[in-house]
Amino acid sequence: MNKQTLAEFQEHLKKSRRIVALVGAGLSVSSGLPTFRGAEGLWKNFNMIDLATPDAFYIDPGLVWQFYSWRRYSALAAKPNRGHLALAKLSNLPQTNFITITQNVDGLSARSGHNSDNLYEIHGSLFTLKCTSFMCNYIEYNNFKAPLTPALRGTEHEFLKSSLDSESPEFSPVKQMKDSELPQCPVCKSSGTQSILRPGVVWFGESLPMQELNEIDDFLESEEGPVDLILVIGTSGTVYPANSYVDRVRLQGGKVAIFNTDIDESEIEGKDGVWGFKGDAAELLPVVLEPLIGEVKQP
Ligand code: BV8
Repeated sequence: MNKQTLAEFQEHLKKSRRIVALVGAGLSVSSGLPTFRGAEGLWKNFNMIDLATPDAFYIDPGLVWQFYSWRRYSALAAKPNRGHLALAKLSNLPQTNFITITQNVDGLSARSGHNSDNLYEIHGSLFTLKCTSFMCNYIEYNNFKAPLTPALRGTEHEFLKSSLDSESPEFSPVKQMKDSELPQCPVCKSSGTQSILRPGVVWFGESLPMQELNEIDDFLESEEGPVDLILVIGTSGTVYPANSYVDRVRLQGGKVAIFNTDIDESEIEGKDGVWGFKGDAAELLPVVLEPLIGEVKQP
């Protein structure tokens, strides 16, 4: 790590009163979860991005449920890493106004002891379930059951084993599943109709949760003053509006610190108010945040 970059960053960090963290899939890599756009950004022979859409679910809910069943299983098997724990410590400091905006749906920040009042899961969570019926607003939070139905048992185990010890997952055929084998809405069922549940995540083309967006706007536009620093952690910056927060902080005069294994040399020098730290966010965050949070023990 560039010592001068670290010294300059920590000088600013100690003076910062209002800080934002924007988190992407790279923060959870050390916990064993794949990113979307890395080499392992595939599930069986499907591009994960193609499966995270309403159309994919409409066309083949059984396929998409098997994808999310594997992601639920993998996320439950994973543990928060020291990067998650470092942000959690920062979130519990009384003297620092800090929020984490996470694009991740794996629930690891929530499980890391992060103060829930300033954690925004803007793309939802794998562990939220929603009814697909237009006439029903059933939503269930913190459902950690795995598998969700007997028919979903099995494939996620097999894929997790192969994904951990091989570059590419085995392309075993996806099970054909009937709607009746998928998670059912209990409210619709009790009124004699059948509706399947969907994962409570934000798919491409869907709007982000307005309440969270409004609360984040309140933080960004607070009378307490501008945001001094945004930590951009393990994200390719490709998805919007999530990544618009970086420009919004810069427009307020805030500084930017990028934590990524894939970073341009130019961003490492710390020019124009952007510091770059190349490496695993799980290792970098405990080091750079140490002046505020002290030591982060191994989980
Ligand atoms: C919407 C949940 C409108 C599901 C996800 C401009 C404005 C508004 C919208 C758009 C726009 N331009 C385009 C759009 C449309 C679209 C979009 O952004 N498309 C992209 C692909 C161009 N946006 C949307 O559709 C959004 N909705 O705008 O709605 C609207 C308004 C009103 C009414 C109707 C509609 C919704 C987007 C949310 C999609 N859902 N997730 C699920 O997870 O299954 S997105 C999903 O992909 C993640 O949540 C995340 O956001 C994204 C993945 O990005 P990253 O986290 O960055 O991961 P990635 O693999 O790309 O990169 C990993 C990085 O980590 C890499 O840089 C790598 O180098 C680094 N790394 C790897 N290892 C490490 C590391 N770094 C540190 N340490 C390591 N060890």
